Amino acid sequence: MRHGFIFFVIIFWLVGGLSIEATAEDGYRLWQRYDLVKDTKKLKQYRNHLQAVVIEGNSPTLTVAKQELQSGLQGLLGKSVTFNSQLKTGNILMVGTPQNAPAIAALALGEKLKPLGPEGYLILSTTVHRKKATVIAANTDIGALYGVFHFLRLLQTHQDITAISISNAPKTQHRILNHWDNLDRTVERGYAGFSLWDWHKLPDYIDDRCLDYARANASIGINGTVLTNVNANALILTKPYLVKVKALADAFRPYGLKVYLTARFSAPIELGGLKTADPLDAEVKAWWKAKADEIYTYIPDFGGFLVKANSEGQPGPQNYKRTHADGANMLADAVAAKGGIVMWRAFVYDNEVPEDRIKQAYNEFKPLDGAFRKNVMVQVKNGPLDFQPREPFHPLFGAMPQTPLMAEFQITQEYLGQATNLVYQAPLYKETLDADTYAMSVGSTVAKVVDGSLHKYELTGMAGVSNIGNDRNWTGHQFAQSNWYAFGRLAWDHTLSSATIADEWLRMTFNNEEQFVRPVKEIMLQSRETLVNYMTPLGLHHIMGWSHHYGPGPWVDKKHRADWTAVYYHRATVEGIGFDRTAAGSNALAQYFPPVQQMFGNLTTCPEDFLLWFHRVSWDYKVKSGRTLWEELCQRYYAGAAGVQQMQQTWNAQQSRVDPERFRHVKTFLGIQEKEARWWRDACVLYFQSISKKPLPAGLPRPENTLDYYMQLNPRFVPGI
Ligand code: BDP
Repeated sequence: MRHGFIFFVIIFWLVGGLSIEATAEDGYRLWQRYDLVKDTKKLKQYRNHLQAVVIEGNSPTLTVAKQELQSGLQGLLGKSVTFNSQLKTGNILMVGTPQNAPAIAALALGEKLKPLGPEGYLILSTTVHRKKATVIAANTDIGALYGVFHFLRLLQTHQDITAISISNAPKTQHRILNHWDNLDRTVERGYAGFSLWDWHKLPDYIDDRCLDYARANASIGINGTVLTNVNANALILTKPYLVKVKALADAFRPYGLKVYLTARFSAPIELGGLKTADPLDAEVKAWWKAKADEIYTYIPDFGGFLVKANSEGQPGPQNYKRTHADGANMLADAVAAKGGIVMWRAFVYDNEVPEDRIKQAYNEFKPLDGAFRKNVMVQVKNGPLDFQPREPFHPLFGAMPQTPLMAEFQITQEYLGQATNLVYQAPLYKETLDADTYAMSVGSTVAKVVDGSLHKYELTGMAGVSNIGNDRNWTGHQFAQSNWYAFGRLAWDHTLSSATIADEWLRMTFNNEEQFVRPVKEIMLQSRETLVNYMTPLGLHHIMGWSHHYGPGPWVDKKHRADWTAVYYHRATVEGIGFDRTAAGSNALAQYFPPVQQMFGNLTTCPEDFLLWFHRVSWDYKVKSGRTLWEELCQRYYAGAAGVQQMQQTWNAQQSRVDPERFRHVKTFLGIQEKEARWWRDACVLYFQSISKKPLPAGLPRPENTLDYYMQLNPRFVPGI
């Protein structure tokens, strides 16, 4: 009996222990893992150099910095480090601002700190009272916190810390996540569960996740979050919700994370009982002013509003024959006195307008350049259509020298295989940022527009549509965490390379073994190109499944809006394929500066990546490989699917270097991706073949099913709609 009991206890303990072990590696810790440094030489160096930590000051932000260092150093060094408020030994780490810490003030770093602004920091190996020290100094506590995260990253990635000389400041001011979260906690285009914001339990209960969310954002320099969907619900502006928003804002504040809301343009009618939402109407103006004042009573540092207006059915100033500038300025005036900003989206198009959809944003906004208030930024998607796997850069970049433009990227993978496809997006973001607009001269990159250096914008920013939900691993796919990470890192510093970001993310999130990092980084760097190949090669776009955008749908036609169908975009007939956007066609090319027009407009200089975006060519058109367009299209689809198999092989070889749970998760998802890539390949090849009437190039295996089979597939209840 007694033995039986002990046996039971042991089994219970073992099983319990195992299950704790098993859930421990669910990805919850993101890149903020502080496990013991395995490289013994580095560990010794770190232990030597970090005998004690001195942080003076106890503001909420410095308290957070201290906690992070405490848990970080404890984990990485495997011992507890003394925290003092005074210098006692050598080999200390000193953190703070000259205002708070006399020892830092004594270092006379003023000249070095000045250009770093409110968020920058220095990390220096130096001497304090003739003893060796590492100093993290900043102008503000938030700067110091960012420095702490950078320092921890150095340890996590096994960098040498004996002779550090780092001076760092963000290149854009507003680095903001856009959550497309609804008040019922569904997330539009979200594939990682439900919204993190538990409105029902707020304001009384703040889930720990919200704090971990803020920590993660602070660690990569994200300093703003728009809590609500751009397809906005006016309810968020009512008192019961504002007190909940306040609770979140209070929780996020120590991490330097400001809260913003989306503003539904018709709110004065819906909430205020007014007859109109006309932005030039005095009562409407007064309503918004009072609403903004009310918000500031709850959230004194409220960031401002993000607005989607007159787009996809959302109300806006054009309902009253006013311009986007009239609408934006009215809201800007309401928040200006308190330092708020308005991010007004340029994602506008209308199927009633008989114009190539991708031209409409430019047509609407370019004439308004200079008409916006100083606290307005126009938020422009990376490309002129809608977050496709590949788009040319948006022609508005460079075209509005008097209006600060904020770049908007989609981190969530609406058109990129959603949460089950491994697609590292830094190369996509970089492709836009590095694109040359030629607005002033050669080298007028989108990045220089966005960071304000080209047109001397006073406001600068980057927005990323969040891929975060309440899944334990936050983002659905373990590797989708890298896209959140990459967005933050690039918003802070767009000069970082995709490879550098992947490298540090892998080391922090998995491990520092070269045999792991090298091949898996290769998977990441290739992944976006692979996806483009099996979905939309050679400049094809918007051929995804109807409405949910899951899976292939090149046959989608005859819907109530032509500009939501696939045939509108690929225009395939027996003669050829592609959207002619040259002067002979829609002339969308004319929206770019002349060197760009020439490059894209000329068939010989247009990169093949954008061929069918700008040109309509015959199936027999010879591409650079010497193949016909038809053959090349098929080759690309097959290469894309084969690329996923390559990713699988590389990943499978990593089993011994990754914990079983995350290994299995990624392996299983790669299996799903492989199936989906073949689905895309076969459906698209068969569909385009039914139009081109060409034989499948020799050597390529036949698709597994008939075109009819693929056209009948009707995925239901796809998440995120
Ligand atoms: C599209 C999405 C839609 C969004 C819209 C937007 O399909 O759900 O509301 O963008 O950005 O990509 O407003």
